[in-house]
Amino acid sequence: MNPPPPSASTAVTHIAHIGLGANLADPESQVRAALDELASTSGIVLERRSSLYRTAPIGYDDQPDFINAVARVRTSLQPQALLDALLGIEQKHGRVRDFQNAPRTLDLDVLLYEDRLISTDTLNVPHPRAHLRAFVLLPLLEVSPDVVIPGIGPARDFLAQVQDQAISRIAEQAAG
Ligand code: PH2
Ligand code: MG
Ligand code: MG
Repeated sequence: MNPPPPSASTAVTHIAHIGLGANLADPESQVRAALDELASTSGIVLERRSSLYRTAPIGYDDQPDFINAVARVRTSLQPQALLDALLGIEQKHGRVRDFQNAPRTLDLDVLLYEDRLISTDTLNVPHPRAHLRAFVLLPLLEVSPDVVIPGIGPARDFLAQVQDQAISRIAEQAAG
């Protein structure tokens, strides 16, 4: 007889941090919907979601402000499978890849996967620029105040270096 399938609580064991960003087609709705879709993805349990932040574009300036957030998840998916799930959600939101740093309806990045260092053709974890960007650090520290970026250092140690980047937290919507 086959053994019973593992319950979600035993199967879902890896902690990962996901960065969310959008700056087209009602970006606030895109990010809120993506958080809900992450939460309902098989193999992913959403542990904590940050506030939403309005942030000035970095890298390519001539585009609208972004809405950014970070989610801390528990997942049974290995890193590449997690990335594939994220790309599937991006596609549902009509993501088009025109050029690097182009405006987008939704961008989902694996920022951290446990404390692992991963470098493949498709995946670089930790995200190489996570510690240089206020739009990553502030929401990341909101969900995981003591988080360490492997190979880099405690995330909070890099806050001072991003102080000149424009970012403002969006107040929660009132319930009801
Ligand atoms: N993402 C980028 C490039 N620049 N700027 C902001 N403010 N927010 C982003 O999510 C963002 C960016 C590449 O993924
Ligand atoms: Mg990105
Ligand atoms: Mg991306």
